[in-house]
Amino acid sequence: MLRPQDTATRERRNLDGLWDFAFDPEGVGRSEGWFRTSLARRPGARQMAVPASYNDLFTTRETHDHIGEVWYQTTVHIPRGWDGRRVLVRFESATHGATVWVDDVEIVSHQGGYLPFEADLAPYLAASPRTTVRLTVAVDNRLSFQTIPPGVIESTPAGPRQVYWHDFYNYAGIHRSVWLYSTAPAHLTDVTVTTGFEGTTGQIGYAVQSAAAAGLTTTVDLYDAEGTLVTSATGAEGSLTVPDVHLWGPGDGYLYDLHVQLRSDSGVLVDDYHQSVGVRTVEVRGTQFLVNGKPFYFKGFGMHEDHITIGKAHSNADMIRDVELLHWIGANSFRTSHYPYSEDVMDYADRHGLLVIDETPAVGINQGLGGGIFGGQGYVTFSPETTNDVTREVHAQVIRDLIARDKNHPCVVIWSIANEPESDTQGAQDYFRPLFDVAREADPTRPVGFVNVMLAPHGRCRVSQFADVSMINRYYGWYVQTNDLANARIAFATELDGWASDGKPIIITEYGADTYPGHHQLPAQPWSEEYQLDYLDMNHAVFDACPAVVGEHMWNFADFMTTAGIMRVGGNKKGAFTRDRQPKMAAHHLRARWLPGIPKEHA
Ligand code: BDP
Repeated sequence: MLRPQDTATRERRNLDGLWDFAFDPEGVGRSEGWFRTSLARRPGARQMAVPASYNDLFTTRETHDHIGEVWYQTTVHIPRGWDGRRVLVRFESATHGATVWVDDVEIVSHQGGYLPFEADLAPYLAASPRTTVRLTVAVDNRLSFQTIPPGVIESTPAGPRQVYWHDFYNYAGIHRSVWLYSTAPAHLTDVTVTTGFEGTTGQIGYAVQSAAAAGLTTTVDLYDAEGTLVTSATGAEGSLTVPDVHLWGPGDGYLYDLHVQLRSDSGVLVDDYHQSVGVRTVEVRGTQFLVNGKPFYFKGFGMHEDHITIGKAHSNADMIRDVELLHWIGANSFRTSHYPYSEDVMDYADRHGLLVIDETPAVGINQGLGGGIFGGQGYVTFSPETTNDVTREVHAQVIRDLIARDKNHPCVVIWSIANEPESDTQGAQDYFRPLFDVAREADPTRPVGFVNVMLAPHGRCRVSQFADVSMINRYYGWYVQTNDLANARIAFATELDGWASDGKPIIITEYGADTYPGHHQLPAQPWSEEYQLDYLDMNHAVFDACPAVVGEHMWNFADFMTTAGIMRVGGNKKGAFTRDRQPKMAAHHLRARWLPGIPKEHA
């Protein structure tokens, strides 16, 4: 699925702005047909920002913790020049499920909160021509054992309660841009690029797919970053040679522009699309992670799409601030914990030479987690009634959809198919084994892994055998050996020796300590800024003593919102930065370690 773009043949209109909006606490919107009439005239209707999470905009508990559907509506004007063309509406994300109506007609329903979906309005417009339509969307935040991520609605004496096993607030709404766009009936449907190089010569393999394009010819022109034509080719598949290639690499987001065109016999341009290309290689060799043939050490964070007021919505201004802070602190990489991020973030990471571990929304497939944090105990992780074959099929589709969306981003260097699932049981092994195959089939060019939880340490984990890279989250000195960094260090080092013996590279994808900003204590105690520094020092000493460790992603980049609970003070406070993106002492500390370069010789 190609992202909407303005080109010589394609046009898009951004539908972001204020939409009419209504909560549907009784769940009657569908049966009462709220899509049939003006939402603005319903009692209790309001306006809603698109994109935004709706949860933090109002002041009541009911609006913040609403469970079920909410309704969005706007009026869309179809440009007259689009007659006879495809007219698509595209949602970059609606969390977690969405159904879309054009006037009275349902045009698409989609489950999954962090990936795009679209529908073609042209058949509807052909049947009932009009220049203005009513676009209504019901967005559902409910999670079940058959959604990714999973959850369950429990009934309580006071009403339903949404339970889930991940440690971030279940923000919901239309979180990213909505587009109306148009292409010719004959159109490009997909582009896939793969890259390599030898010496100073780059190689770009490309494969183009199109629809209704019989008799049309595909051509490609490759331009360098200055806009100079490098080479051209004809045909839907081929390979391009790039002399004196400028490689894409850490800190150097050099991008070529592959201009893909569909032309008629007489040379008329029917459809065209610009695909940016970074020429680079990634490879796992023994315990090394190689980028362009050179050992790479990941420095950075697990992050969240989480900001004050807008929740999980994308905002370019917030993205720029976050990436500026990554540069300031000396980070070269991040993980899209725990779901696919906005495509704008992926584009920006490409341009900034940031390496990304790209994660699916499969978080919380683990009933062993979170006693006291999440509640809702008493389920078995893998069973016919909970996470089951249907869930696995949904999970497989999410992996395919993520790879389909992000496969051409040079920034993506590893696929993470899940965060901290149960992984020490036969059920886990059976569930995950085919999912690694799904990822490798969808993309044979990148390493595939998952993020291991502390409850399934080395020797007990039955899923890590399928991964190319060992990615582990460890909280020695925080959740265990709390306030006992001497023993934490010994326990962590011992476990790491085990992982190192597997002969794969190890990335510490999480290590962190909650720290209330401005809370100071000597001697250091948990929650103080001083303890966060001591905790980091202990962890770094353990990493530096283990040559198989090829990366450290501190948890978390910034403080973020979670469900309320006795373990969280206004959210998770493990950030190096506060939620409003100011440094804690730990940020300065990490900067001192990371800025001079790779902390130790891993080659
Ligand atoms: C890990 C999770 C992460 C949590 C973190 C924590 O991967 O989402 O926020 O622990 O407890 O279990 O801070």
